[in-house]
Amino acid sequence: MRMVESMLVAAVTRLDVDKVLALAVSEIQSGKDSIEIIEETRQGMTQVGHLYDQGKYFLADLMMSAEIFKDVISLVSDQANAIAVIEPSATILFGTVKKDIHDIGKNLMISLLRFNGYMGVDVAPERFAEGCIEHRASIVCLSGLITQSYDSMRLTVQALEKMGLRPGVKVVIGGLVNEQVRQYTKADYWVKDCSEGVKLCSSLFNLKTHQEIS
Ligand code: B12
Repeated sequence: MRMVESMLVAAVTRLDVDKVLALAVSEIQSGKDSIEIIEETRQGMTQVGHLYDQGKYFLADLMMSAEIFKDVISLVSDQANAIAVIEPSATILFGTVKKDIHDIGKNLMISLLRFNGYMGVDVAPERFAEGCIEHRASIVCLSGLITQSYDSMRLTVQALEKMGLRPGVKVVIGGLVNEQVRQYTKADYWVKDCSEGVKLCSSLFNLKTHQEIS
């Protein structure tokens, strides 16, 4: 099984779309969890990012990896027992922060957590705060994959503070983040992937009821 996993990661890294799809189909047929297939594909994209960093791949290759990811998602979603979706009882506001246009991870999380309060990409800090009031959100999810996103996340948390919303809102960050980024941005939680994200949001819903934002 381990062998097949590395083959999928390697095929994504080589941007070999036919091989990726064939391997994904075989993993689906062998009953592998959809989230695991998605995460393997993401690991391959991370490798594509490294090759881009080293000057071996170009922007077109990053775009190609994005297309491959979308193909895998549509394959996985076509399966009967595809992805476990949670239907939250509270409102989450979710967007990619200012200066960042990476939206694949955000869109994936949005499809896993069925909720309202969806925002786009390159979302300004004040817009998040306004959206929070508009949607009466008690959880704000911020996605960011580039270094500049960290300042945007921090400014977004500050915008929530300035508008007096912070006590009633939990801020979750995801994308290319870690504990250091969480501390810098003053978010409440960070997650490394969608599987953790779904678990965290489910537990937050159980812990909290809808909070009033005045
Ligand atoms: C595909 C890709 C692109 C595509 C994006 C297409 C799109 N519609 O999103 C395109 C080609 C447009 C692109 C553009 C650029 N990119 Co780019 N890109 C990538 C790549 C290869 C994959 C990202 C991806 O989609 N992964 C798959 C998804 C599913 O994973 P994910 O986003 O991490 O999301 C998962 C989790 O993190 C989680 N999640 C994500 N967000 C959130 C939020 C919350 C709240 C929760 C709970 C969970 C969660 O859920 C997902 C599933 O597990 C990464 C490499 C990498 N290491 O990630 C580089 C990468 C992010 N890009 C990079 C760069 C440099 C750029 C450009 C600046 C290139 C350029 N010269 O123009 C531009 C940036 C434009 C901008 N202003 O944002 C760098 C960033 C380096 C840095 N530290 O700043 C990276 C890391 C590549 C590298 N060098 O290694 N990119």
